[in-house]
Amino acid sequence: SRALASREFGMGDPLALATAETGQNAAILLVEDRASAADRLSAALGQHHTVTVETDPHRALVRATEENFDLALVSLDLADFDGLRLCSQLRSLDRTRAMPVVMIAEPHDKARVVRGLDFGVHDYLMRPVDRNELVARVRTQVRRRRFSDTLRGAVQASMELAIIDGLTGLHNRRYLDSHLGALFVEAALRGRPVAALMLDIDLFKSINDTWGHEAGDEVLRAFADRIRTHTRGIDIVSRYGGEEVVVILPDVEAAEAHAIAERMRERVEAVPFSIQRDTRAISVTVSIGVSWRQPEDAGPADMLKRADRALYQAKNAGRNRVEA
Ligand code: GH3
Ligand code: MG
Ligand code: MG
Ligand code: MG
Repeated sequence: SRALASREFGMGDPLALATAETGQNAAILLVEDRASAADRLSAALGQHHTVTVETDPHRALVRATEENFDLALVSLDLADFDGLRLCSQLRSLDRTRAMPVVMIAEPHDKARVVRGLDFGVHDYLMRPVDRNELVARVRTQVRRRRFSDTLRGAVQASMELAIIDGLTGLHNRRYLDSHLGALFVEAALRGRPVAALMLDIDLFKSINDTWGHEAGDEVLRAFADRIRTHTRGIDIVSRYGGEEVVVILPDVEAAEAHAIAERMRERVEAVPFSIQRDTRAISVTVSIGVSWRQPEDAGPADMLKRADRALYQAKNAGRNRVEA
């Protein structure tokens, strides 16, 4: 999630990146069993790309799944193998499906070329292969492949950003709001417990005032990490507000929830938080309100309201406490 936060700022505009893509320096797998043809094609492509020649189509398939090629150039007229079959295999295997495939065919072989295009082969070249055309078609396919890779990464990153808090890497409040309802209903139907912890760092404003806002951010990140490491995978840990974290504990009874909260409180207090700019570590305490699902609750908001009230009591009672 730390990597995610940096991707948020380092990603740039994917469209601009794609336009800047030159389509060069690609790893190309050339499947061609006649040495003279292989030499000519390699020489033409070798200026811009790394070309690997494979004469055996069976080995070519294995290498395509095991190595990372940007494109495969496949001769349709191999000595004792149907090159079209190799193209079809490359198009259907999970591991190679995204890799562009370009066929090389004799002009009389148009019917097989059309069949190849039908099952998704990206492009073709007719013999005798024109050098410039070869270079241009390969470049186009490499650029398209890289463009969709960039887009896919950008889409994934933006989907993650929609549910994950950029500073702490915890889930955000929107994620909590959209998942807690279903979780709560499910627990009610099965008669299972659900507990909620509402954590709020004590006097965080004075940490900012004393150490600076950036140090405050660092403390917040480290605090979030420390809380997260003391939760299970099925718990929802979300940044609920500025320095407030809500933890939802499915299948956890009231007494156990209280014990978990107490351990979290101790672990925050026990080890002061170190920051980059200063050798001194910052002592932090946290107050925690605990609540759990009651049969009469209309929804999770009722449970969260009780956690909030308990948190308020913990603050009033002098902070660095757990209240229920
Ligand atoms: P207490 O909760 O114990 O009553 O005192 P507090 O000082 O923590 O309470 P309050 O809610 O008044 O202040 C919270 C502060 O947290 C104010 C705000 O500037 C700071 N804060 C909120 N979000 C961030 C953040 O992302 N980074 C930093 N550095 N500070 C934040
Ligand atoms: Mg407050
Ligand atoms: Mg606070
Ligand atoms: Mg607060």
